[in-house]
Amino acid sequence: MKQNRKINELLGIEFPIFQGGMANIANGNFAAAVSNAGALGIIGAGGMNAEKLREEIRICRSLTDKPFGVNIMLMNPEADAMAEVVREESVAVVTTGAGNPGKYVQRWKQNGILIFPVVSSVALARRLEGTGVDGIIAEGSESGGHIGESTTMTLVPQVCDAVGLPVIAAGGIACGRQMKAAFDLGACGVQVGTCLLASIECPIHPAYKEAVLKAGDQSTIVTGRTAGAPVRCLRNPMTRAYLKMEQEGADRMELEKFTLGSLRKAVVDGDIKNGSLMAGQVSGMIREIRPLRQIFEDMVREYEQIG
Ligand code: TUI
Repeated sequence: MKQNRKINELLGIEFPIFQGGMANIANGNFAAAVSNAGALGIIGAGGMNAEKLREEIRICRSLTDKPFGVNIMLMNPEADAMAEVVREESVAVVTTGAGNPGKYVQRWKQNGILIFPVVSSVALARRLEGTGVDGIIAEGSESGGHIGESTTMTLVPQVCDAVGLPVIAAGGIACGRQMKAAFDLGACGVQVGTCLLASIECPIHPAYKEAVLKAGDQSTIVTGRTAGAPVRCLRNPMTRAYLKMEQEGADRMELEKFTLGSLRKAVVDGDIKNGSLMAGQVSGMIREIRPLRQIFEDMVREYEQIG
């Protein structure tokens, strides 16, 4: 994989594949499993507090010698404290989501942390390039969870044209053909989340995995657009209840609390009716539960066969 040599070398990983943040799912154990399978494992700090994050970093470090990262969801009330924890614990890579991490960049850089913010717009990508981040993850609205407006097909080439940094494409990527398309758009790596929900190692309830396997191309829906907090998940009675709350004018904080609380219901209890089953539009093409290593190998093999 000639094109990717740079990103693989920069990060010390076998495949040019990042794991997405996956709040409330990607603990230290899962991130270590992803890194041990050859991609970049990432602890999703979204649903944690700062001390829980520290614990998960230490668990991850005890389970892998490979590099791993932490995703800080910037809407988390403890984001400031988490920014300190990743610095104190000398995490190799930080990705961020749902906001502008500009105020943390200088301190992280001083500590040698590689910084890859997730953006959903060219404007933020440009602004962050000026702060000295190491790369940009351009995430399209095909993704599961919190999303922006632009699709991967439109966002990735525009971000690639706007910045001189390595760009990782995210959103709508689960197989080698999509990986090839992302590289053709100018990306030098991909970030995946939904296809990892259907891995043997993923610590979500089996009913959540089953729901991803059963999903078709039209199975996801975006809640929270009117509140300015769009989140993509599998359609179920919860998404219907959410859309009703939204129509009735519930405020953003109320809706966010509802979302995170219901994500836990899905992940831990397997409540596929009342839970928030965050998943991307690629759910429709995921047909079997595989080991992480096989998911990455299948993707790269298909990519290489296309040539
Ligand atoms: O962050 C994500 N995906 C997520 S976070 C999450 S947890 C959650 N909890 C409660 C409510 C909602 C979600 C589940 N999935 N992806 C990265 C991402 N970042 N997507 C879009 C953005 C984004 C949006 C606006 C990044 C920056 C941004 O900038 C605003 C600004 O300040 O310019």
